[in-house]
Amino acid sequence: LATKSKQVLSIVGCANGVAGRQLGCEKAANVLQESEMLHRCRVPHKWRSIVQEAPSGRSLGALPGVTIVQKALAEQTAAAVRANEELLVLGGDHSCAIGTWSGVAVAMRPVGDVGLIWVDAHMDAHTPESSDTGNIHGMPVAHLLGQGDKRLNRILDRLPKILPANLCLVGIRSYEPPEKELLQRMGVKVFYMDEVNKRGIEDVMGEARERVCRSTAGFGMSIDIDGFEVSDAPAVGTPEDGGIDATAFLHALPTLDMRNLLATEIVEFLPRFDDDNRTSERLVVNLIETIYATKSFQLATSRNIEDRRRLPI
Ligand code: EXY
Ligand code: MN
Ligand code: MN
Ligand code: MN
Repeated sequence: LATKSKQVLSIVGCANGVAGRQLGCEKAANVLQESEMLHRCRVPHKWRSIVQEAPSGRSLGALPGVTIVQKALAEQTAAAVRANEELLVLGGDHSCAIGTWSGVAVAMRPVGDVGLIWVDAHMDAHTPESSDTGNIHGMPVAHLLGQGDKRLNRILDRLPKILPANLCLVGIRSYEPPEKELLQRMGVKVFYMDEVNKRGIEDVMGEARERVCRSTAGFGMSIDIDGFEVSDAPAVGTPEDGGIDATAFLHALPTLDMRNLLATEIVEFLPRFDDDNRTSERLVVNLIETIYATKSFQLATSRNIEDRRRLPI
């Protein structure tokens, strides 16, 4: 069975932080590699590699360094997908999404397009021209859609990595007008936080998963932990009030069909801001455990090919 080689979760760390508002996310991959909570996680896992940050400036001055690091990350994620590994990327600031999904998309291209659910407080849809801060962690969505700077949107391949119809943003509550205009113009579906509050996260994630899987060969999840309530994920550099309840999100995950999940990415964890109970570290580990326990359970209990195409939610 094709699932056999996927039993051990392959983790790629990305020790990048210069593209964030505050430095510190570059420490997260090493902290998680040493984490007792992650050691005890019931999902069997091994670390494939940790991509190291290149020396670089800040704000837009980080662009040449970010390009080098994200190309190295893309080579790692492409290799993992081609080797049929179960893939998790642990950031790092959210600029690592450029590398993660460039690699996944290029490796999947012979099979089909990749869908992506983007969980975040922010749209991350700036280009270098539209951004006031110049912080590249606020730009990965635009670059994956083929916009912005050519050094970042042509990693491994000139084609856009994610098509607008195959992308959904969830939990959004902080953005600038040019980001909203870009996503509206391109036709990207955004589930704002007020919609999450009205419908519940389970309903919204179910619709998001259905949308990103309509015409794709599989989907990914890019989870920026600042998408959650600040009390559930305090260790972030750009906190925004009124986020997704982490417990409700963890309960929603097993209701989603995860069998065609290609990769997950968890980003923006800034270890020095974590509290004594290590709330954010615990959330990261809970997310990993819930996502991959769900996926392996669903794969193990699928009885036939038809089940794999359409799981009753
Ligand atoms: N929109 C703001 C900016 O562009 O600077 C904040 C971006 C924060 C991005 C975080 C990682 O999701
Ligand atoms: Mn983000
Ligand atoms: Mn964010
Ligand atoms: Mn809560």
